[in-house]
Amino acid sequence: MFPRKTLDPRDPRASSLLLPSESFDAGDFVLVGLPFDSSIPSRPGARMGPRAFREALPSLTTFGRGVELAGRVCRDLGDIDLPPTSVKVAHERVQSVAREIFAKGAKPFFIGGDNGLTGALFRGLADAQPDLRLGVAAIDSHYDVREYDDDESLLSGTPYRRALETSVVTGERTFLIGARDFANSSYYDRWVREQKINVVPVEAFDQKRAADIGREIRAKLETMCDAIFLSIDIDAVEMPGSSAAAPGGLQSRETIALVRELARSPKVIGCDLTELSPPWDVGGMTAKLAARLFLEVFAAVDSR
Ligand SMILES: [Mn+2]
Repeated sequence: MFPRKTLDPRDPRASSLLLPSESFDAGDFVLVGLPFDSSIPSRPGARMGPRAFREALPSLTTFGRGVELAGRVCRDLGDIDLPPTSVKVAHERVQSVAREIFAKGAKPFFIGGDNGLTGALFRGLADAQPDLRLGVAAIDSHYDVREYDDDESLLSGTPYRRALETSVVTGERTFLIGARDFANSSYYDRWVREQKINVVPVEAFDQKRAADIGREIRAKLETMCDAIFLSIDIDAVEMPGSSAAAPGGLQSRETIALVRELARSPKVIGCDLTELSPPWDVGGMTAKLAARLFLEVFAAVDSR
């Protein structure tokens, strides 16, 4: 007979860091899934992102950068129930969950799902702490500042416009990192510059190492802000499993180095990773990158 394969207790898997939980306390690192893709115009599939992310975690271990994470806990609060038929209701639910988490002082990692819902996260944070001077480090190949008519017409291209409508975000304290040529319009390029948003195009990574770029952005945000939110649209990376995958993006190692530097700030209060779209993925590579970026944030935020 073939020998039965058993898990080696000396080689713990990253999935063991997640503790399914109904509740959480101040300071807890919590995971929340956003299984929603009704308002992604490019192609559907990202509603399955949270599940693929959780399934990718066992492919990674709990040990990195000389730090053993086993024994630390990320409370997995599960997925928010988001109706595919109403964008407005989905946004309201996400906003309400974000408000509760930020009001309690937990540190969330949201896994999506529609990048549009990132706008609801900022609104929830603004509800909880309206006077916060928030800094935003957004990794995205698109500006995502589209104009929209009403809350039912929000989509994956609107989150940072939504963010700027809140009391906590300003253009000066927002960095859009990884923007690509021929992925944005001149109209929105003008608007972004009028708002004094800091654009760091993907070409910047040809001149400078990703870790150095991350360190500089972190230092600037730390001087200007009380808190920092890290927002990752996985379509910024040249990987297949995202809603709007395209060539010419960040490489995965650049992204890991960038996220590692940004997450190191003691001011980071939360993170989201969106647009992971498993039906378009190849061999689960993009889901594994999402899991890896989660571990980088968890290691940095929880080890302080
Ligand atoms: Mn986006």
